[in-house]
Amino acid sequence: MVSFTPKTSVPFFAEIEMERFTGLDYYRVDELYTDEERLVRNTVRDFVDAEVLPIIEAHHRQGTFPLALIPRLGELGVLGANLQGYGCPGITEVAYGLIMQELERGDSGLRSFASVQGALVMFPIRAFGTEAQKIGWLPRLARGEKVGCFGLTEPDYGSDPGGMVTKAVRRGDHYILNGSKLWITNGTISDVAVVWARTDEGIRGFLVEKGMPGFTAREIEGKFSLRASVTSELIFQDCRIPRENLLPGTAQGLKAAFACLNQARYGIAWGAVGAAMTCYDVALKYAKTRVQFGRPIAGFQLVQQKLVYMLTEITKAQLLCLRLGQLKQAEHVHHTQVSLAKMNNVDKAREIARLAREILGAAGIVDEYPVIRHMLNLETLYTYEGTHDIHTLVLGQDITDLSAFA
Ligand code: TGC
Ligand code: FAD
Repeated sequence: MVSFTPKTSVPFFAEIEMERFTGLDYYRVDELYTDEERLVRNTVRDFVDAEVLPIIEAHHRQGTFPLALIPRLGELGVLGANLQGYGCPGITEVAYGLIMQELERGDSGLRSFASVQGALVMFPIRAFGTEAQKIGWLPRLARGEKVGCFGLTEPDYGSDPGGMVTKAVRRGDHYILNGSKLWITNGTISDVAVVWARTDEGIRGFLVEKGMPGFTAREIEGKFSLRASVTSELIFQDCRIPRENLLPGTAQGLKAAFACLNQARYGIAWGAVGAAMTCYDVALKYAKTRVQFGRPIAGFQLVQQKLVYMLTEITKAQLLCLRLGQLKQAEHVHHTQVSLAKMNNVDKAREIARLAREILGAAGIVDEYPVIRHMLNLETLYTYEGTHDIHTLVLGQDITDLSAFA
């Protein structure tokens, strides 16, 4: 790794982090969680502090995902944790959200791994799969013995997945799949891909397994965001898929795919808060110790304004997440409510990361501090799982009854 000599007298992140992260809870939201939810949160928080933070900057620099953490995530029971049965613990939606928050306090790539595995692979198998598919995949995915990915986006169809050209044609007891999927998290490290394709019966979901003839994956290089995450292209050339690998419950076409997106967007809304909490925490500590013009920069009104804005938006986002979690737990959540939380929390976290970067001055552009990493990662959150603009239009349609898409 490249060595770097700091030019500032302020303690670097490793030193600042000597103090255990105790959390940012201005409105005592902690009191609104159950004991079990707090226990889950604290367990994952300790895991992130002990096993993620010490290694994540190196992975970010090298552009690698920390594969060794996958079995640990399985041991901790965080993969598909809000699902019931088949080796999944069925914890509350709020506890699940807190897991996402803590993982993303470490890195968005780690939360993305868990989101894709749980919300975009295990969820569709649980919701739309056959009994054999559930028994065959879910316990192994939950333990982290197997890895999955989700292929919806195509080179020419991102925000508009309904236009997809990937096609599966029935041939006796097989389907023949042709096409490609782009920007697929976990693609090259996956044992199974949930792939959405056009068929004679509309858009359906398939389980495409590693090694199936005609299926290849390649890693996308050159990312400046989500570097500690695997992002891939999936290519299908006359790929033969046994009929039993069709997810039968996906007869609702894109609505089934959208149901998966809601699960992942829910996790992202919580995760973004974790990234913002780290940025605020580092910026506050830095501002209290960095001295300019003879006093800590935290004493300047303009710096205080930034810190107060960060605190206010994090507090609002925490409350939004909690209420969304309660609605989801009661099965009373509408997908537009998930859109609002994803849109708002990511937008605010992105702004908070930029403000934290500003407060750190030049030190904000080096990875001795986690701020620049989170700032860059949040560009991906702003785009994937529905861009900020798309969620704005989803909400616009909901309140006006007028679609901006049609
Ligand atoms: P549209 O005509 O608007 O809707 C068709 C039907 O579906 C319903 N619907 C939903 N239902 C449940 N949940 C949702 N989120 C839903 N969104 C729409 C809708 O009510 C309608 O129902 P009905 O009964 O009237 O027929 O469909 P459209 O094709 O025009 O799509 C509109 C749009 C733009 C909202 C949709 O295509 C969209 O969400 N685009 C964004 C694409 C996206 O989010 N891709 C994500 C790819 S996966 C990913 O990024 C993983 S990142 C890794 C990680 O998570 O960490
Ligand atoms: P486009 O749809 O081409 O949009 C480009 C711009 O146009 C955006 O600013 C958008 O907001 C704007 N725009 C588009 N339509 C409209 C409109 N109607 N009105 C106003 N503005 C509009 N996908 C998967 O399927 N699985 C994954 O695991 C996955 N992981 C990802 C990981 C990473 C790191 C990234 C970056 C992406 C990932 N994606 C994944 C893809 C992601 O979901 C898409 O990038 C996203 O849906 C946007 O599509 P696009 O990039 O093609 O942008």
